[in-house]
Amino acid sequence: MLNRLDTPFNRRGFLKKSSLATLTTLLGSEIVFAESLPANYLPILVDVDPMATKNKGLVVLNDKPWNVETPAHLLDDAITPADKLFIRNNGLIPASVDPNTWTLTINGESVKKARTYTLADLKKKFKSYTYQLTLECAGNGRAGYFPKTSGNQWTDGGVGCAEWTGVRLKDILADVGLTNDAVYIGYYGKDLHLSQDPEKPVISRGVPMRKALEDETLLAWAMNGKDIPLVHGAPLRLVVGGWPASASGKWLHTIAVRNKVHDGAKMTGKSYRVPINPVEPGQDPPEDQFRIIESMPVKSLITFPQTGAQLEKGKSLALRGHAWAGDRSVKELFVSIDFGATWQKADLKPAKNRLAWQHWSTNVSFPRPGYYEVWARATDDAGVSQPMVMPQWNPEGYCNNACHRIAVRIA
Ligand SMILES: Nc1nc2c(c(=O)[nH]1)N[C@H]1C(S)=C(S)[C@@H](COP(=O)(O)O)O[C@H]1N2
Ligand SMILES: [Mo]
Repeated sequence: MLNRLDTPFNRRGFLKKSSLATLTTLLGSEIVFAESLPANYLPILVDVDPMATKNKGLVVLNDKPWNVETPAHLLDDAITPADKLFIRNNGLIPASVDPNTWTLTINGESVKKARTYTLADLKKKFKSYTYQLTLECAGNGRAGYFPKTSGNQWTDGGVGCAEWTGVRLKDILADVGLTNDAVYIGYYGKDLHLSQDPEKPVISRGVPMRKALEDETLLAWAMNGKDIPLVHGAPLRLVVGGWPASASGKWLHTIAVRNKVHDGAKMTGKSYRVPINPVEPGQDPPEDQFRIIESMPVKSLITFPQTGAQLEKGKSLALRGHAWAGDRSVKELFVSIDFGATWQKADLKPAKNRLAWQHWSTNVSFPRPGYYEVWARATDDAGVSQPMVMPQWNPEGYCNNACHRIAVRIA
């Protein structure tokens, strides 16, 4: 692999002027549609970490705490299996969880009287529901921002869409009884702070009442029809589809119903917040100029083929993937093989239920041998599309929903 300093790229990793010939040599094939290559655009085969392409399994971004992402081609399943769901922990997994003694307490300023339920109570007394729900870490895509922002350098794989079974939070809150000043809910989980100080909270986030009371907001004990794996929050987890996955509290033992915006760990400061007004890349405005991220933006993945695919001349390529848009649905998905100069509409299926990702597929033909990139671009039902290269830069590196792209070589 080339050292960045020796490449025909400038400090930002963008192509220096008139180095197309060098680049073609590096890629080992002609860049078909090179005339459409955006100025200073860096083709992906020279952009990626060489380890990432060789790695066949999930990629560990950090092992204390565990942060593991799933390469796009491993997210090909319609419903993400447990062993392919990304892992994002802020602290240490609780040492032991016992479903037989596990309880959930609902308290806070805006409950009439605090109540505690056993897991068995929840299962017995309330109707259970199953929904497929998209969970995407707000930091997914962070690695694509320049200037670089601190935090786990997620590429594309901090997202998944498993099926969750549990009770509706709204049914439990109705059973408890709320006062009319309820504004927000906040969760508390049993994980341990990295310092191992049991007094220190790891993360305690939440959502406003309108989201908390949606049908699909679940207190779940099962994932894909089985007990939730420990790493994903057993034995009870809050699941809030379409919003930053940090709202989906794992190892859940308490939900507080607050009479103000929840102020737990990682709810305040700049955590999971973006500037209210667009900022120049590299600028970091004061805290009061940030807003909490709510619905995640429209986004899509190409899950087949894997980037780097080789294809014989004259054969068409079947492509497929998923698209999602936070609280919205995805209306259209287009693919381009010429760096966004022209777009071809893909077949897009409706979601299994609200807040689940949608599957898309299409066939593309390549005019002649050479190096191509396939880009996918989704548009949501409000007409908002994914940006082709990079969305609004923000200091914490959240919500990068730029088009996913794969490299394809035609022999
Ligand atoms: N208790 C607890 N809940 C948590 C977290 C955590 O560290 N502790 N991480 C949050 C974040 S930032 C994300 S992205 C998701 C990740 O869920 P997963 O590991 O099941 O994919 O869990 C959320 N819930
Ligand atoms: Mo996250």
